[in-house]
Amino acid sequence: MKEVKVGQARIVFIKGDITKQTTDAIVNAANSSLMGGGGVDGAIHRAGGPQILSECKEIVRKQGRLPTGQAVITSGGKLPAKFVIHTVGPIYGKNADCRKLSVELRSCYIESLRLAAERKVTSISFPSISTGAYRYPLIAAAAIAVAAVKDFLQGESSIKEVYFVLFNDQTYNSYVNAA
Ligand code: AR6
Repeated sequence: MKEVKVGQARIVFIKGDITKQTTDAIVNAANSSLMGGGGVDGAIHRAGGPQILSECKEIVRKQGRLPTGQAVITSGGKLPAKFVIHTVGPIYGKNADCRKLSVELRSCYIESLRLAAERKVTSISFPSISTGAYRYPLIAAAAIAVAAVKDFLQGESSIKEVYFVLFNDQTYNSYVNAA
């Protein structure tokens, strides 16, 4: 575990499973369909039960597929967290427009934090968005993620603790180095 202070808040880096976190909210690295998938998305829906999927379906029915870089909120179902914030990271590809993808990845963090603050959340956990199935280069993604959270925490909000819950050593080390 490693932590850094930003104003009145702190960012904590841990290795672990985000579905076990007891923060007010956890963030899901979803896809635009919001219908679940593999990786952390699959783990959250499995652990949280059918309530989360049924709320996701209702959101898609009302507003359509979720664009990359945006976020929506549901309850946490059976999870310890009260809320799940679903965001869609950019898919990294061969002829990627790196500038555009980095703006989208930053937006995932900022929009998730903004939604959390709207609900007066004080603690929130993030996974490493886009660095699994979506193949965003880890070191670049970690730098964007940490910078986005630090920038957000410079402003006034309800959020006092931001956890990065990282699934393996390589990911954990990249985020700690970025901080
Ligand atoms: N807790 C924390 N981190 C986890 C967990 C967990 N339980 N499980 C995996 N990770 P990915 P993406 C890490 O692929 O790249 C899904 O199918 C994983 O090791 O979950 O944004 C969605 O439906 C990696 O470091 O998300 C989308 O289609 C990080 O979470 C697509 O994958 C992100 O890997 C999204 O891809």
